Amino acid sequence: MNTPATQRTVKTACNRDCGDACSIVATVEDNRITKIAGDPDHPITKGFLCHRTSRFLERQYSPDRLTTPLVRNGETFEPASWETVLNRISESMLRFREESGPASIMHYRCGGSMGMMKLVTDYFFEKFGPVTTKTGDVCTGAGDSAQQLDFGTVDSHDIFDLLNSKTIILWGKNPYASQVHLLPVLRDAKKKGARLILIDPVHHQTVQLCDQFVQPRPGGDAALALGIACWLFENGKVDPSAESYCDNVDEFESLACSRTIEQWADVADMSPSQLTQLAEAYSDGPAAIIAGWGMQRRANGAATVRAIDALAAVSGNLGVPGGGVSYCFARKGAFDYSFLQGEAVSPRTIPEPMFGPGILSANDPPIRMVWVTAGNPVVMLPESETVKQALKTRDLTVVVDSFMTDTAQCADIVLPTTTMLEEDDLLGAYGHHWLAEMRPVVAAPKLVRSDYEIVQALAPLVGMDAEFSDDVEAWKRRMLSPGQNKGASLDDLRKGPVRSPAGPSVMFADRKFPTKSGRVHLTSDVDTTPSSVTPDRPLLLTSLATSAVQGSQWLDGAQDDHLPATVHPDSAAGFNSDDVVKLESEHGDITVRLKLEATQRRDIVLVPKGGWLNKGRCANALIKAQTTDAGDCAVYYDTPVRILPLR
Ligand SMILES: Nc1nc2c(c(=O)[nH]1)N[C@H]1C(S)=C(S)[C@@H](COP(=O)(O)OP(=O)(O)OC[C@H]3O[C@@H](n4cnc5c(=O)[nH]c(N)nc54)[C@H](O)[C@@H]3O)O[C@H]1N2
Ligand SMILES: Nc1nc2c(c(=O)[nH]1)N[C@H]1C(S)=C(S)[C@@H](COP(=O)(O)OP(=O)(O)OC[C@H]3O[C@@H](n4cnc5c(=O)[nH]c(N)nc54)[C@H](O)[C@@H]3O)O[C@H]1N2
Ligand SMILES: [Mo]
Repeated sequence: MNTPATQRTVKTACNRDCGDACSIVATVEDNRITKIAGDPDHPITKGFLCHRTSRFLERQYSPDRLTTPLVRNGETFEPASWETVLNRISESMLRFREESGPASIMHYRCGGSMGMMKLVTDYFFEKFGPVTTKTGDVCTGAGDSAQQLDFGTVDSHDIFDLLNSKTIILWGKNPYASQVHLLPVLRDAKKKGARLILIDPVHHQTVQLCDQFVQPRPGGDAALALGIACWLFENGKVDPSAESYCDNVDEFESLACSRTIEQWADVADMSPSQLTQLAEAYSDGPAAIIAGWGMQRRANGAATVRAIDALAAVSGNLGVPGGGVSYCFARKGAFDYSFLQGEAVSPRTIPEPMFGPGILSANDPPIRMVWVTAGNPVVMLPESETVKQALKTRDLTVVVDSFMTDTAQCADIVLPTTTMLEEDDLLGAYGHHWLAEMRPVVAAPKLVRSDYEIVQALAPLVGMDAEFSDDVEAWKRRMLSPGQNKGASLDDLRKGPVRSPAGPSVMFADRKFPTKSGRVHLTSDVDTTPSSVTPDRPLLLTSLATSAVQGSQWLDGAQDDHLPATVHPDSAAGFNSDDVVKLESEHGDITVRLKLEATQRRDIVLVPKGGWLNKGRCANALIKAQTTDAGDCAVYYDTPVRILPLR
């Protein structure tokens, strides 16, 4: 084959907020990236990319990309030089710190990039302040806090350990949309004879892969888990040695048996025979639970995950190959980032879901400046209009992004940043144990800077040159120092795929748990109340990840129509598919295009997450800011709404 002289390939990795953290092979011709593909040599990526990232070049070369710093002038923005904007920012930062203390500045970062170098930018603000930061996590906070409490840590069985399972429960998970590289493993497990079960209130593509599908009431999972546990206790299927590694077995048994199977099934809106069937399948182990993140974005999210953890424990599925309850992989586990102290030293924190109202109500000192990076909080956090108001009413709002998002629209200064194909960084994954290095495939446009380059340029202006003079390579080596001599140094990563030496194959194989007592801390008190609607508003707004978009990062033209809203035909009496209607909550309304599907529950309306506010497609305009029972996760899916005619 004839290869043009100027063609080269570069290996990098996908830093987007997804469990897969794929290894990418990019082809560059004349300094332009012409192709990106999945790395065929990577055990998880297996040579293919998901729908959204395979089309990333459309974003890379989009005419909408930001290529110069922008400064607000009334309702519009004007280009400015880096010197001008950095001088203005540094003067403001020094003045706010001097006049009001560092808590008057808030640094907010979300999931735009999973790169480890982003922690170094957090460190910049910690060193300068420490400043006000967020607590919790709108994505996984409730489940994280549940597993910390129950097991003392959050990590998962090796993804290929699923090949040892006889039964696999996908407990609220749609890998076709959100984690496509889990699919080959699930298919292989199935070929080896595993039984696949999906528990999800929403009917979606993953149903076709599974042997069994149940569609419980939204938020009915705690009751369902306790019902299954009740059946295990009543039928002598509980691990007889559970007492030797679990605290509170008796209390948990009392809780599980405080209602009958029929009663638990009723709370979960299932038939008793469906629940019994599930229990029988689960007791035919080893049985793995893959706990999705959706069910913990509800008022009782932490309690729900705790009930599932306890079920896994008493069934004897902890510490055995093919078992476990895998929620998140410890993506930072292989790295040393002890330079960052985080929440422990923040002078003030705001729970992430309360970002909007939290900023508005903060006083002593008020928040005068907000720095937003790798996040689009107006679109992605609850109460979009409140978030917008909070950002627009500060003395200075700085947003770092590569596109003019709804959030950037609220800024006083917008700083243009690198895309993932221009980034220099390190990655762990939250869906498997492999590590990767990101290398810039091409140089960024002239006036575009990475988050690290931005804080590097700011550092001398605020008297912090020393800490941030190191180049990225030095930070990479420092963060990977635990992997030295363990096959996971930076040099090792440059040779090929590296599995984290810290990643367990089977979690808790010795049945020792890093809790205070060294044992599993079974829950004995669970709020099993499912999500509820009201007589006026009979549908729960369910805004989920879809394959076409990453968070709020759409491709050009993908938001031209109204947001699609899928409901059961009985829940939209008098309307037809394609009708344009209003979806209204207590908090606001948006215009949507109906899609009728008889496979859905009657108490749900399904919309894609991430629609932009300025396109009228933002689910979070309807959702109230509220935290889950623990872990400061957002309550995204408990908002009752109704369908109304347009006029
Ligand atoms: N294409 C694409 N992929 C993505 C993302 C994206 O935006 N686009 N986002 C990324 C991010 S940020 C994350 S956190 C993950 C998304 O991770 P998740 O939010 O876990 O996404 P899903 O796999 O869709 O799984 C959520 C499932 O939980 C179900 N669910 C909701 N409520 C309940 C409940 O009460 N009980 C039960 N049993 N199930 C429930 C939903 O119906 C849905 O099918 O995906 C990542 N991957
Ligand atoms: N209604 C509803 N809301 C939700 C969810 C839901 O299910 N329903 N899901 C929630 C979940 S799971 C999550 S994780 C959050 C995600 O919330 P966000 O992380 O805020 O969502 P993204 O759209 O991925 O926003 C990332 C922004 O970062 C930018 N970006 C990408 N790379 C970089 C970089 O290297 N540097 C900088 N400075 N910017 C970069 C992108 O252009 C994009 O505008 O949303 C939550 N919001
Ligand atoms: Mo997320």
